[in-house]
Amino acid sequence: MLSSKTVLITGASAGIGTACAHSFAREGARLILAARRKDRLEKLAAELKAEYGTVTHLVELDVRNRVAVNTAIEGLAPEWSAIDVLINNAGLSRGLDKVQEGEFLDWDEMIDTNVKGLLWVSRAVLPGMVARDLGHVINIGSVAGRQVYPGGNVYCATKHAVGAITQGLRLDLLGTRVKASSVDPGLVETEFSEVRFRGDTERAGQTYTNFPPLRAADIAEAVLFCASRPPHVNVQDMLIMPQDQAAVFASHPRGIE
Ligand code: NDP
Ligand code: 8X3
Repeated sequence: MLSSKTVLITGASAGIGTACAHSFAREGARLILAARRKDRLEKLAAELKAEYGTVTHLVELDVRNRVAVNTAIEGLAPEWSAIDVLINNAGLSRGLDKVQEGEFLDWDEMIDTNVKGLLWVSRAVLPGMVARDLGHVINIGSVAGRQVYPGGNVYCATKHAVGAITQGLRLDLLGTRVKASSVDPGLVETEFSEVRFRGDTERAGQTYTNFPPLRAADIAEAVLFCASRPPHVNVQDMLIMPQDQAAVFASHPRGIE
């Protein structure tokens, strides 16, 4: 079903984005891989080519830059411009400060990336999908888009916004054959916490020691499931948690065996 489909993955240079690239490559998709770290994309593209024979197009892109997003999408060569699946995955958190102590730059970065960046990319890609009456936008939300935890304030707000955008998108796309889905993970072990704590690997590592976290591949498989349903089926959203995480800050301290 995904063989020869064109799939754009934002934030493909790490974590869930990289795992999605592997899952979709395995199914024979052609991949547009976007992120700021081009060297990582090149390494990934070489791996995908060697493992699955995947054809890739690499885009060095900061999703916060609306002009760069438009230029990248409008500038796609004809063989890449008909995007079948858009995976809006690029995102990050910064800090765990209380609102009354929050850093303005952290707030800007989270809102500009997780909300506005997702909107810029969607706005650039959707007209083509609507014109072709075919496509699928899969947004990576979070359990943080359904619940709020202490210090999560602005990050949680951005993920609540992603949930609202996905719902709004479905209403706006009604009557077309373009689908919109949200895949909302709980704790996944990626570079996410290292980014949140600005390279403090010790603090970041502690995030994943209380119980077995999800793996990026677990989420990629869920994204793949959404993208491979028949035309009359849309998975509107999926909430995927580690077995030992009942809610965003209710977990069982099983430890890691
Ligand atoms: P990683 O830090 O491992 O990966 C984040 C990816 O986003 C990187 O490829 C990074 O690429 C990209 N990115 C960040 N900022 C930008 C930007 N301005 N422009 C383009 N790309 C950008 O984290 P995850 O894989 O965990 O995160 C992926 C998504 O999953 C995020 O939206 C996150 O909020 C969400 N999520 C994560 C969970 C977790 O526990 N890990 C749980 C729930 C949701 P580069 O730096 O090269 O630009
Ligand atoms: C990331 C999951 O719980 O760290 O979206 O906010 S959490």
